[in-house]
Amino acid sequence: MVVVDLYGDSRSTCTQRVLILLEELQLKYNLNKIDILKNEHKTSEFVTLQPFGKIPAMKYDDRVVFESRSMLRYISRNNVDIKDLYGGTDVDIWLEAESQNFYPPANAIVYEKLFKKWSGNKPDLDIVNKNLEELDKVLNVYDQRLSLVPFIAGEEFTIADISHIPYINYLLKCGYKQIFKKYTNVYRWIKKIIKRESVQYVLSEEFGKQEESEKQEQIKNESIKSDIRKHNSVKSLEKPVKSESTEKIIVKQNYSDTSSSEQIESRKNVRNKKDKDNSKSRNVKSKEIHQKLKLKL
Ligand SMILES: N[C@@H](CCC(=O)N[C@@H](CS)C(=O)NCC(=O)O)C(=O)O
Repeated sequence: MVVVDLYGDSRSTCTQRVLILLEELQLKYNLNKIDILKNEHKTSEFVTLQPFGKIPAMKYDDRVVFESRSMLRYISRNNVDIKDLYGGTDVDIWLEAESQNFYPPANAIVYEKLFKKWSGNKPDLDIVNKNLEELDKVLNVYDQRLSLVPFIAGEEFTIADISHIPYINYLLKCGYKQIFKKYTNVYRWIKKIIKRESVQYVLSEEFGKQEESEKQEQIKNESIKSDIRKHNSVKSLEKPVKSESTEKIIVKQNYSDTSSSEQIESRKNVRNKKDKDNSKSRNVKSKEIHQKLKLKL
């Protein structure tokens, strides 16, 4: 089974888009945190994966893929045997509609109302209002579409639905439930897609906490290993230090939680164990998360 190395930040909408798909397919993946607030996406090492210095990017087997919507297409196309979320032309149309029509006003509003707040700045309400009007026009079209089909690309849930979710979530967090509620079919669609287990899991604050505790565990392991290494090198000072491959050095500099092949292995093991535990307790956890989420739909 393929293991995906995703590089991103679970707070970023573009990363969330990919995370939801990975969770939906229950694929194994490592989330290598690129802290957007610390500008880690601008390091020369990260730019070797994503030349524009934006998150996310991923290694899927030997292939590096960036651009979140292309990542959705790539992952789903390669996993239609698990679940066909790739679909056909209608999926392409509505993925494009999301990127060209829904995303621009949604992003402008969320940027002003949420992202600026996170960095201690005030929103420009003229920009917000102008884009709310634009979004309203887009949702009017969506409502007509969704009066014909249950999901945006047709009868089934697909990556076209997934692509909308992160901004819908942040718009709800900004308090714009009413703009969706105005459109019955849009609102019905949103309730259906946002309540999916994979979506609840990725959008929950619990997910971020879990990521953080995993990182702490890695740091702890790293320090134990470093103590063992120090101890060994004192025992045999003349022993040559094993050289690491260039790739590992890049990983080490950039993502401090994967400092050697053993640690990468250990991370996979942690994830494997977590995956097993997750699948056992997922239903219970999903219910708990659902209760904690402030998305009152
Ligand atoms: N079209 C790209 C956009 C990537 C993007 O803009 N990512 C944001 C986070 S959602 C980012 O890295 N922003 C920081 C920056 O542009 O410097 C994609 O979908 O992957």
